[in-house]
Amino acid sequence: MSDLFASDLFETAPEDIALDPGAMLLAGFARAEAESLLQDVAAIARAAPFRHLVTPGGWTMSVAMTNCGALGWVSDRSGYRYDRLDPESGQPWPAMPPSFLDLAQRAAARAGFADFTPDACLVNRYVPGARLTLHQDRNERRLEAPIVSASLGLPATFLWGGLARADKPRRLRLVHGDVVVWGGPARMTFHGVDTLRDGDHPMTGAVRYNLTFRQAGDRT
Ligand code: MD3
Ligand code: FE
Repeated sequence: MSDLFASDLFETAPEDIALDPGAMLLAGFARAEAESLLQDVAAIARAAPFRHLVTPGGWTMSVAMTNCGALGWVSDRSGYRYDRLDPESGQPWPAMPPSFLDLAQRAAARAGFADFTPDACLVNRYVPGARLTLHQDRNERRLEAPIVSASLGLPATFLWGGLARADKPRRLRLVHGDVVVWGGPARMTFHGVDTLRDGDHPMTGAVRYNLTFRQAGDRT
């Protein structure tokens, strides 16, 4: 039997790809449940609409964001932080849907991180032209916990640098249903998302969503 035939058989099956120590791409891991995840995103956005946050430096972000879970990531002129309340409404963020928590825990466990208990899920929405410049995620209280990210809709080029901002980033294509788990030695790598290209995805149209699950507060 040819290798070509063998790989065709598994073309749509999830596969695990080690990217770096502590970083694993679970290709297609969320594909089968994408439709229900997108319904949950829509429900979250009805309670806490997507908005363009302003950075401490005064720039309006091209990526629109909302959150679910006990804590939500926010930015304004005073800085970046996790907050229990949505500053737009003064209300707590919508609860994390069981489907989100379950996905995040299964992905973390598969990548070798047992007992992942995310208390925050940042939901990013990209339209063509939106990008996320190179940064580290360092506002979380438990840096020993991984971050789990799930991509839905249009594909994006993820920029994946090193532990110093000046390290030249590698480029990684993330498509609908891909999940990446970043922990251990990979947790503080600089990363970003290149300018989203135009496209039309059957489930989202000209939009990419990314869910990132974090353990942002002190574990209770
Ligand atoms: C690597 N989001 O919200 S997810 C972010 O696709 C963010 O929306 C991107 O970076 C997005 O902060 C990328 C992948 C990701 C998330 C966190 C990481 C990669 C990471 C933390 C450390 C190292
Ligand atoms: Fe990030």
